[in-house]
Amino acid sequence: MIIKRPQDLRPSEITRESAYLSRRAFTRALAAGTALAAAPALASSLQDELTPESIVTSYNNFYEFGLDKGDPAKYAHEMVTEPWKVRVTGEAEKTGEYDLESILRGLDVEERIYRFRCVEAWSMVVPWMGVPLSKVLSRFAPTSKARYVAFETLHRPSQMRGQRALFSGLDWPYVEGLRMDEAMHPLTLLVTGVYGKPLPNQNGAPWRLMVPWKYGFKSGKSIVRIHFTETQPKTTWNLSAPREYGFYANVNPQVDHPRWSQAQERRLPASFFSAKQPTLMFNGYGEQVASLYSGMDLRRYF
Ligand SMILES: Nc1nc2c(c(=O)[nH]1)N[C@H]1C(S)=C(S)[C@@H](COP(=O)(O)O)O[C@H]1N2
Ligand SMILES: [Mo]
Repeated sequence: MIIKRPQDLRPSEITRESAYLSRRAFTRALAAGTALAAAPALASSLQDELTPESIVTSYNNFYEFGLDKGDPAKYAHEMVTEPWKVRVTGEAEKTGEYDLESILRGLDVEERIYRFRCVEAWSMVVPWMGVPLSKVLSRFAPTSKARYVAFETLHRPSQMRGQRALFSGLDWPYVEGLRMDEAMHPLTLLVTGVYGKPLPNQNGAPWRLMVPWKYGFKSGKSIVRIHFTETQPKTTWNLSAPREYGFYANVNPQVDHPRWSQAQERRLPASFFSAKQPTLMFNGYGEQVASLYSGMDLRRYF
């Protein structure tokens, strides 16, 4: 099997011309045999301009390094990402501690251009590189009791200054979770690179989640533990402000955050004066994911 690592991509293969990139990613998805799942998402990005790499890697939320959007780019280099161990626990046959490298061995890295919508009402369009989460989770043979999967991210105050801060905003470690069918959905990626390069620390090296139809906070960075569970796991933002942040966190222009509207977003790069654009249901991925939530009251399960 071919392992296509982000490093193997020549920088000259990367362009900001979005239509070209989408076509190229589409071809690559075809080659990887995942065209059916990947094609609609990629095709619908055709009208979207890519957010410049310089912004993707310098305007970040990663509270482990501080509350300011510029803090992660300034301080995340203090985090050591090699070697990287991942603990797998709970309702699965193959639990234990693994090297990240051994988990990813033999899996094809694909490029996926995804819209990414933060709960704070800004958005980006990013060429991520990664492997479908489903392929990784299958390796651990989850049992029939695994109805949810929880992700825990790195807790290492010596290298993460936000975790040493008096007011760090959150409790550590950062925890997130998905229902198993959301986790196994072909759009859900484990990201290992961006813009054809290995993932910068500020974006969640060495690997982070990307769930494009959910608000950004569901996409935990620098993951060190995968826990399969029968019951819905606790999640960091829900613990910190339960009225404001739910477990599902599906992008939904019709359900406002208690303190602001979610109907519109500012696409980065943006100035204070640039126009907002309408936010799309499920961030524009409704055709692929709406069926996961049929019959659910999305106001209640926000
Ligand atoms: N471990 C961890 N993961 C995290 C966060 C965080 O503070 N800590 N912030 C989340 C939020 S709110 C967003 S919007 C995205 C930002 O990802 P980006 O900086 O790569 O754009 O990361 C998410 N993952
Ligand atoms: Mo966010």
